[in-house]
Amino acid sequence: AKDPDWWRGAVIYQIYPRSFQDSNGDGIGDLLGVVHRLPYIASLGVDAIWISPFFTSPMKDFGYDVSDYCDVDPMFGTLADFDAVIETAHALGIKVMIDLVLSHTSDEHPWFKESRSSRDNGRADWYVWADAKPDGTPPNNWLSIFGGSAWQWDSKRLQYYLHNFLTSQPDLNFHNDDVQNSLLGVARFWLERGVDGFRLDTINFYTHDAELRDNPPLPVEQRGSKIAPDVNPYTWQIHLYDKSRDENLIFLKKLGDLMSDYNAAAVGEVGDDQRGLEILGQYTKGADMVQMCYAFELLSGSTPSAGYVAETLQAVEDFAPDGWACWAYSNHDVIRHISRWNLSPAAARGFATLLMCLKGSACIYQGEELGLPEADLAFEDLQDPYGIEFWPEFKGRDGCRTPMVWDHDRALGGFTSGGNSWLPVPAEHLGLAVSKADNDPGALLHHYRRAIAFRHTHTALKKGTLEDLRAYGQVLSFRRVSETEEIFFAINLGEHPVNITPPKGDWMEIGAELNAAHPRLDGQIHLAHWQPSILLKV
Ligand code: TEU
Ligand code: CA
Repeated sequence: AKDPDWWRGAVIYQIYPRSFQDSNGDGIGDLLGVVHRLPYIASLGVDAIWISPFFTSPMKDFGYDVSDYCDVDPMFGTLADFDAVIETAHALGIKVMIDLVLSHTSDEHPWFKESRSSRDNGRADWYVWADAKPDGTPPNNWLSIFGGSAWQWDSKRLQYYLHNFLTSQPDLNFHNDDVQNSLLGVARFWLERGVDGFRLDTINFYTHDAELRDNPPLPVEQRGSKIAPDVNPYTWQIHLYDKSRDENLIFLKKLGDLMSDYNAAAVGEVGDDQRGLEILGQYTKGADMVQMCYAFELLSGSTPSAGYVAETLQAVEDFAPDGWACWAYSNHDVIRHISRWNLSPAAARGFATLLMCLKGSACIYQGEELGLPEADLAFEDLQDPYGIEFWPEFKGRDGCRTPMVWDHDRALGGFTSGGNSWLPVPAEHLGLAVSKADNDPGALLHHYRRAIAFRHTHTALKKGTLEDLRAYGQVLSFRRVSETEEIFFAINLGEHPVNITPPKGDWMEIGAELNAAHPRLDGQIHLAHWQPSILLKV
């Protein structure tokens, strides 16, 4: 049966294919490796997978620099291998979302090669070209996320081109209808091939200010503050003009119309914007553009407090009550959350339970379910150009991209049968391999399976509204309400035990398998640290 709302509350497992499973011994994960491991993913009980880019690419940004949107890079396999991913996943009841990087291409994409060849070729206007200022400097002060000016001089055209990321990732010009139509054609190509949806890279970067106005400087008192940490030079400006522009909505609506013909859904990544949640509301309300936006609020910073989570959830409600977030703690760009938040096993379990009870959809990043810590890599090991640029202030993204560990008894954790892997497999990861966790009832892996199953048993957790959101001290609580169910959820996000008073009315205790606490004889609920209480209205 086709449920057009399948994405609402879905649990999405993110695969970084380069590091998931190698099938041919070259030390790099590939699509046949994904096929091989799909039964494991099915054993988690997730609804969908999101596969990071596997398209033809010179791999300067490990696939986020695409040189052919409609083919598979030979490193990852063939289109036939991709068809096998779809077929196997669907047979296991898993939907497939692919990662479309539409904002920019690789500089080796034929479109860019043509565009840079002259100022009057057929694709001259497909990228964002601009003349230098009279003194030869870039057209404006926009900065690249990956450091330096967002403008790169081209000695052939004698003009600058815009790049928000690496200089080898030129930004497509979304103010050109031919560009938009070609990209819609790319989406259609994959929908026809059977994908169920997209993770859309950096959707708030699609359009840019056509007048190329300078961004205003950030007020001095905000520099180096929480909203503007010094590590990322981009945050020295308020992004008034370069991104998150209303013109994006026009393209997103066209894409949404196309997807609705296929029952497909998308999660849009809104990156590097202080107004992230406001934009999330703008893009997802009505669910006719992108259905979900990927929220960064739980992907950075220190261990979230009850107050912080409550404020974040409330902000989503305030900006768009019918908007829809997709939450994640970890991904291929950030320090794994076990390390970032320095979580004990009990805390890791508590946060997994919370993720499965939040209003929104949820992404789990490969290895998160094993409790993998961030790999501590030496400078010589680094592959990520972002890390190499900013070392040692910022160590880059390789520490969360090391290979998945499958088998503690095999070399390189069973990731590859070859003698090498593209990034090292940390020794301390081996003890956390799937083979070990599977046989250890206390392993985090089983908790993830139980928490995912729990979410799927309760439609209020998947699709319900959010009511009575509160943070008092270290306790976060809310109710989730659907047409058929009402659930009360509380969790102690602090280090010390606390007592709470259960809500009035008749409630049944559920979630024992998640270590949820139950009311005592005195009527109070005693929450150990990181312990939830989950009650179902009767
Ligand atoms: O990331 C976009 C994004 O918002 C980045 O600023 C992110 O915060 C950065 O990687 C720092 O951690 C997406 C992809 O997830 C990333 O892997 C790509 O490198 C980037 O787009 C460019 O395509
Ligand atoms: Ca391989």
